[in-house]
Amino acid sequence: MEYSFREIEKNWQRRWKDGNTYRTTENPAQPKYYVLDMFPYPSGAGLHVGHPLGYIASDILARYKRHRGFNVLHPMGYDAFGLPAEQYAIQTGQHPAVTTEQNILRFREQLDKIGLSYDWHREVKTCDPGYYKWTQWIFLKLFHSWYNNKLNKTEDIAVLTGIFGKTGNMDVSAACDEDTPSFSAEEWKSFPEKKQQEILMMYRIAYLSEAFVWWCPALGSVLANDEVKEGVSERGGYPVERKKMKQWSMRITAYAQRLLDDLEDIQWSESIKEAQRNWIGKSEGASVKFDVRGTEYSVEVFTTRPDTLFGVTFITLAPEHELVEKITADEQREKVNDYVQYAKARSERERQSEVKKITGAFTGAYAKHPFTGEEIPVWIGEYVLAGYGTGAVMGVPAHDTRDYSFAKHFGLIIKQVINPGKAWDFGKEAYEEKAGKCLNSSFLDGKEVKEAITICIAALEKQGIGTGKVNFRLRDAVFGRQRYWGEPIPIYYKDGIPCPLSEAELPLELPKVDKYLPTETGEPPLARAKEWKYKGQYDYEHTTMPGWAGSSWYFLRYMDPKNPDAFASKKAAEYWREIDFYIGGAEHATGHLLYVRFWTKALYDLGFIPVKEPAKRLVNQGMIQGTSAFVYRKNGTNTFVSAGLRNNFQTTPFHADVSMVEGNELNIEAFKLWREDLKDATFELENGNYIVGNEVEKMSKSKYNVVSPDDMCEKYGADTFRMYEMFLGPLELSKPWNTNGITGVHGFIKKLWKLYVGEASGIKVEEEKAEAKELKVLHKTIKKITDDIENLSLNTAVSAFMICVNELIELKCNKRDVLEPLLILLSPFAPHVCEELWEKLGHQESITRAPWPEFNASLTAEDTVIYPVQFNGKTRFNLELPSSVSKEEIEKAVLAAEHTHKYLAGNTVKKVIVVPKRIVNVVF
Ligand code: ANZ
Repeated sequence: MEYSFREIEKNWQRRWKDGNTYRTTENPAQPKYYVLDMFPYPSGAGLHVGHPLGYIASDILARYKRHRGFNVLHPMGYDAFGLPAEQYAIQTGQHPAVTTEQNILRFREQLDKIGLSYDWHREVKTCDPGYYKWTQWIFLKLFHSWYNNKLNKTEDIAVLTGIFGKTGNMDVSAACDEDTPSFSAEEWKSFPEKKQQEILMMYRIAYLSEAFVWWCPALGSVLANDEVKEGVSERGGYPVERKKMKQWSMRITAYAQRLLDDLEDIQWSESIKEAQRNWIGKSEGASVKFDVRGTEYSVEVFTTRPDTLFGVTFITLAPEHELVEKITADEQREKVNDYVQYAKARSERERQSEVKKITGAFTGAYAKHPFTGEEIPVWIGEYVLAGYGTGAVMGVPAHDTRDYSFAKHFGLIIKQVINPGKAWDFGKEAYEEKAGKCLNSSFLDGKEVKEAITICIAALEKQGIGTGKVNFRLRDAVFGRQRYWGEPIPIYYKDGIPCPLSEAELPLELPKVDKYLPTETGEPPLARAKEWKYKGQYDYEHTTMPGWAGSSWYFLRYMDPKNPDAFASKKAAEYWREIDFYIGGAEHATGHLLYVRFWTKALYDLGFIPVKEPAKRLVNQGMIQGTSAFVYRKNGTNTFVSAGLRNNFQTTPFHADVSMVEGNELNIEAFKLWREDLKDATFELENGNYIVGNEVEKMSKSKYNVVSPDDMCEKYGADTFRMYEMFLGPLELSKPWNTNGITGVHGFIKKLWKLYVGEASGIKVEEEKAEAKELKVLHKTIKKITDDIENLSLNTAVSAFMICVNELIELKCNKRDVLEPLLILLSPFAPHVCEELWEKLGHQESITRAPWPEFNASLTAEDTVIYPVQFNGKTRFNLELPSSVSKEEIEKAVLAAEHTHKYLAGNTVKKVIVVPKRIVNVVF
């Protein structure tokens, strides 16, 4: 009986679906395990073989955990809002919902073919109003919340207004806007409603403010920091610029310290943790105030080295700094304006790169050194970023390389600060001259930098010149997009005040629009819906939520996906808690994975969920690259030369579609039919074949190297495809796809099949008890596969199966005792064939929940032989040795044995007679 994988796989996929095999319900009597894949954006291109790598790995784990008795939650869904569907809508007028639905169907079809054990009853789509109702609900909760720094906790805004009414905000320690004014309870009560609302906005976790944002003119939208890579938009690579706009934001910075600290408690890869630490970018130092001469203003700088204060010879502001306009002297105004214009158009990366030419402009203003009273010039320079620290630095050219270059370039004073102690470089001269006023040399001399900084901060604070300050690189997250295809923000405007919808009014559904473009006046597309107004009269907010909104909580919705009354019932949230195992691409390190941690903490603080972190364990699968195929056209001709001949000619390589290549040979007929201009092409062959060149590149349509999982499943079957994906190499590494290798894995499954099934007669398994050597092969494999799955070393598990099957074939073993447990071990990897054989072995129930085989160490122990050891024919002691050792090794072991020395009594050994498996005689 043949292994006919097409029928087998179709049949089982249907039976799993009809029988609800993977449906999961809460069962308090059973331990839970939550395995989650980062859900995909359903793009029009469908899946290529790189996408399922993570899905297959997590599916193996999910299936394994089911065998181990866990109640496994393993769902899938779609991150369905996003730009490509909207761009397509702009071009074609097709509603993005339609395109998205088509793409989802295609994804689903592809996923089904791979035999993934998802509970599809729990599918979520972020663009469903039933889903985004709850995204909007969370937004409202965050709008109605503030961050209490004293308790380190998100709290209801009503708590804050309560405090304001009693004691004003003097004693409040909260995450709030820098320019939040101070007021007493009386003042608070006397403020008109509008003013009160403006003040509360400075505290809300979801808030509206005027802020610098990345504006991408080509995309017509604001982008978040993590959507800007190397100074251009991540999607499309368009230029971006800094622009001040009124924007909804999320106060993620309130959580910075917790986002750092809690990394210690989760089992995530060190590289992701490090990426998050860098992104959060904690730095400790001080802020110091410099008064600007002849004005009421002062410049506040952030420095990590307050101990270098005496070396300050100038101050540099970011060109966008709000003081620039106010303090610039008339005679410098033109120069300064020109410079500001110039800097605006430059990306952050360009501005900070080391090799760039030094640029800047003098404002004509001077500030006063807080200790020495000296006048120091105030400059503007693009190397100072507006969005970091205070957007201003104190220039210490003798101790900071960027300041040094700046001072050199513009001929500014460089004041050497002599190191009075060891590593500390506070200016001795300056210090001796001036410091008596504030600092005493005896306790700074010889201090390490760290300690000196602490002392200096104390001195600054005492004098009221500055304060110690912890600064985070992390910025609040922009939350509005000037786009159509996203969740509407549940806010309307009444008399200029942004008002939240009530929960009962959710979902606020996307209105229909005639076009998906901004209005003529540059308003976002939602402004086209003229009739779309709250209570028929108030404008709704016209921006929509960013892509990360729906994905920041989706793991919770899977717990109770259809619940109309809550994002998830308390019961479900308390049972499933958090993700036990999360897998996805490393590109989400500082975007999605920070946002989801942030929302989880906020929801936890507010008492809606029982966990502070979304995922206990996180793994990033590597990328699968494509192996591109190249053909070589002789320049100026339509003749192609085979790869081995190409150096004999002037040729130009170009990509050939990998579907036209078998082994490394080009299918010339298919190639000629590929494009009109190739139909008359001629070829120069090697040994009768056209050999293509190869190169490993990103898998992409434009490189014609995309291999689709559907083709692989059709040709070799899903079981082979699944195992081959794992066999390619360690899960977390990137590796190239190579279709050639897949036949080896296919051959393995065929061999396995033959262990169970005879030529004509069907199943051939015997009921006889298995022998020790057969059980040994089995138990070695149980141990190896169990360890490998636990460690996610899935490639070595595949090799272990191959070894196991070869050994069983060699032993001609077809005993049920061995072959049945082997199926359970293999079923997470190759579920279809295992189900089929399991049924053939007489089981009526699916293999899915069959208990995992118990490893029995005693069955894998090496066989041993007990050797009586004789000395000149007299037996003196026994020695136990593995039965597999050679004659030479036995002799060595006997001579090295502890008692041998005693019985030889100083004599030299003449001969050692070894009778393998029987006896040893030492003759002297
Ligand atoms: C004086 C000084 C002397 C500094 C010295 C460093 C060394 P991190 O560690 O990244 O936080 N800085 C502050 N704000 C800046 C901005 N908006 N754009 C560019 N540079 C800025 O770096 C903090 C240091 O970077 C600060 O400490 C400041 O330079 C600079 F020997 O102040 B330092």
